[in-house]
Amino acid sequence: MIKGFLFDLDGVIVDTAVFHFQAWRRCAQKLGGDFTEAQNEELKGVSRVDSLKKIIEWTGASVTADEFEALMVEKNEWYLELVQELSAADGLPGAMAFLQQAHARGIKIALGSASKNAPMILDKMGLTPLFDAIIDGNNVINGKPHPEVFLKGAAALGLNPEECVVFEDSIAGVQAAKTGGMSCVGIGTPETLEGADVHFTALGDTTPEELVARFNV
Ligand code: B16
Ligand code: MG
Repeated sequence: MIKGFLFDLDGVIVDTAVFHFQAWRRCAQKLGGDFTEAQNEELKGVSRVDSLKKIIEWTGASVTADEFEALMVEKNEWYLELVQELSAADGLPGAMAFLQQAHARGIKIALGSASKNAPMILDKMGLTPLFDAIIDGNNVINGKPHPEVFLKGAAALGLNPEECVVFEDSIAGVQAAKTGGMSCVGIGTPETLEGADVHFTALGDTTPEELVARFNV
């Protein structure tokens, strides 16, 4: 029986993924390099510290521990500037309605995001009251693809993993969901999100009813 939905934030509910990409590119350029949109797929859902490690590897730069810390702070400042004006109007297609329908249907809702900024983003979008639990980058030790964020989300809802559906736009997040024993809806293509049980371009392309019926079979 499906009783809970566990949502990733960036790229599922709101398109902050594009702002992470812009801020990380600025970091890469500061290090004398750059990276492609295809490489950016590898950063989606990945924690701030692990993302910077990858970018340093791609650029081939050598960075001291102090410089590493300074870059982490700087990236976040750039990201915060970009999301300053974010509001309910920035929800991805159908996301707000989907969350409201799930809530009205009595489905328990948790956030499972790698982002330490997730609570602030949910507040800006006016979505916090729809969530029964919020697990984010501040509450986990192991980042995606480790399933910790979703296992903690299910536990916070008082549910077993098999009673939950995860919504993810990143390959790291899909792997986390499947390792954790949850059903997984990929927001993206089967090519980039291999392993998800079903794929949609956006939450607006399906309904909570359709998914509950599908996964309850
Ligand atoms: P922060 P999600 C993830 O959020 C992003 O996809 C990823 O690009 C970012 O590096 C990570 O959060 C950490 O974010 O720097 O704000 O703590 O997709 O898991 O909701
Ligand atoms: Mg995401």
